[in-house]
Amino acid sequence: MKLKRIICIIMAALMAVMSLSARSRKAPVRVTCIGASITEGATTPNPPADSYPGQLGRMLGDKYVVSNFGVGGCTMLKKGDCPYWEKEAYQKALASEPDIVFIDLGGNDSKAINRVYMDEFIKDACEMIASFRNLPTKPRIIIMTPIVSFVVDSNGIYDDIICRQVSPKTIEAASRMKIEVLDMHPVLNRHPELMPDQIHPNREGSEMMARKMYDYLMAYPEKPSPEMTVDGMASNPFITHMYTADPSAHVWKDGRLYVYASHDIFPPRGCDYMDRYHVFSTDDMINWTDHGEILNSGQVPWGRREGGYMWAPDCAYKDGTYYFYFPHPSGTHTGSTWKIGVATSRKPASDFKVQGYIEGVPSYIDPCIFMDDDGQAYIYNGGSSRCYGGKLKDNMVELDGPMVEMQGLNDFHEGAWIHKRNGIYYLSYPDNHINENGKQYNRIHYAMSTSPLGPWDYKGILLEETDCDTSHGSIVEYKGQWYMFYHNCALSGRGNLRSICFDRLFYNEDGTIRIVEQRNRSFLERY
Ligand code: FUB
Repeated sequence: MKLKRIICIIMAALMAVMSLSARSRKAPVRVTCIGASITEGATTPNPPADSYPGQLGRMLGDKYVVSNFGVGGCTMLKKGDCPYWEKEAYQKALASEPDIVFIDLGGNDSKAINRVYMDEFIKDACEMIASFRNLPTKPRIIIMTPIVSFVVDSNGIYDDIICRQVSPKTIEAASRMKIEVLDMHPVLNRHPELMPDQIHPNREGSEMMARKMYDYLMAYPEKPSPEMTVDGMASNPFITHMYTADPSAHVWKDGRLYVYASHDIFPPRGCDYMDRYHVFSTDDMINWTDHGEILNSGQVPWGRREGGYMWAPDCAYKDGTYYFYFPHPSGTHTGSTWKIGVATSRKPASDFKVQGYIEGVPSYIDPCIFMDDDGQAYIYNGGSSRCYGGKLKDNMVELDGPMVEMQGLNDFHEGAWIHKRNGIYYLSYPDNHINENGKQYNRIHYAMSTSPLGPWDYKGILLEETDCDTSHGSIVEYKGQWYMFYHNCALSGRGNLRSICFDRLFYNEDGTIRIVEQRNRSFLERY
C-alpha cells in the first residue's frame, strides 16, 4: 500500500516536471495580421518595423511572432476593385498556422467604386472569418473596424461610409460569427496630424494602433466571452430590444452593476410619451439582464392624468432600501409642475412602490442622488440652464434645508451626475450645444470640487456629441475600471428613440478626465 503511494507521488512529480519543461519550450504565439495598406505600413519610412504589426511584434516580445500580410488597396468585398481574396498574401496568411488572426479590411470598401456592393459586405466578411476559423489551428479571430479617414473627396476612402456602413457591417459579421471586434475608429479620430495623407497613419499613428491591440491582448489573453464583444465589452448600444435613454449606473452590494434607464416609446412625440422604466444589470460588462419594467406613470397617484413624461431617473441605496427617484409632472401643463417622485423597494430591480415626492425641490427634471462616504445623501436636479443641489435627510425622502444653485458650471443644460474619486467630487452635465450646421447636439461637460455642493471648477468636455440631440450620462467604477454611460440614436437614427451605451473612462494624473472614446460610432465625426 505504502509502495503504491510512493510510486504515485513519484509519477505525479515526474509529470509536473515534464509539463513544466514542455511549457517552457512552448512555441511562440503566432499572430497573423491581414489587411490593406495601413497594415502594410504604407507611407511609413520603414514598413516592416513601423507598420502597426511591426510595432505590435516588438511590444509583445519573443513569446509572440507577428506576421504582416497586408496588401495595399485591398478590399473585403469579393466584387471590390482589389479583393484580398485573390492575393497571394491571403494564401500565405492561411498557411501561416496562426494562433491569433487580426483582420483589418474595409477601409477600401468605402470607396465609391466598391461601396455599390456594400450589401455583400457581411456575407464576404463572414466567409473571410470562416476561412481562418476552419484552419486546423482554430485561431482566435479579432476583426478590426477601419480607422478614421480624413479624406474629403467622397469618392475615396470616406469616413461617413466607414462609420455608417463598413463598421456596423463589420460588427454585424462579428456578431454572426461570434468573434471579437477591436473598434479602431476612435484611436486616431482626433489625430489628423498623425495621418499626413489623411488615410495612412505615420509611425506614431501606427504605434497608437499597435498599443490598442497590445493592451487588448494583455487585458484579454483569452477570448473574453463565447459571444461577440467590442473591445472586450458588450457592443454599443448594449440594449437593443427596446429604446432606452438616460442611463444611471450604480454598483450595489450584490456585486452587480445596475443601470436605471428611461424608456422612449414608439412612435414618439418628442419626449412626451416616455414611460415604463426598466432596469438592466451585468457582472461582466458583456452579458446584460433586463429585469423588466419597474414603474410606470399609472402607478404615480399624484402624477399628470395623461401619463407619459417619465424622464431621466436615478436610484440610491440606504440601510436595506433602494430609493428610485424619477422626474414627473403633476399637471397637464408640465412646465411648473415637475416633481421628483420617490419609489422604494427592498430589491434593486423590482417591487418599487411610489411613496410620494420630495417637497421643496425646484420644478426641474433629472434627479441625481449622490451618497457620500460618510453616508450623507445629496440630491441634484436642474433645467433651463440652472443646476440645484442640496442635502437629503436620513429618511431619503425629505430635503435637509433648501437646495442651492450650483456655481462655477459653464453652459449647464440638464442631467447632472455627481461622482467622487480620490476625494474629489465631479459634476458632469449636458450643455446646450448647437453644432456648425445649426443642429442641437448636446455634449457632456464636467467640473471638479472639493465639496459636493461646490463651488465648482469648470474643466471642459468629457463626452463629445453623439448622433443624438440630447445627451445624458452617468459615471461609475466597476471592478477597478471607470465607465461612462450615455445614450445615442444608433438604432433608430431618431432623437427621441434612443439607446443606452457605455465606454471606458480614463483620468489624467491630475484627476482631469480624458474625452471618452465612443465605440461603434454610427455617424461622421470630425474634430
Ligand atoms: O429623456 C428625457 C429627457 O431628455 C431627460 O430627462 C433629459 O436629460 C434628456 O435626456
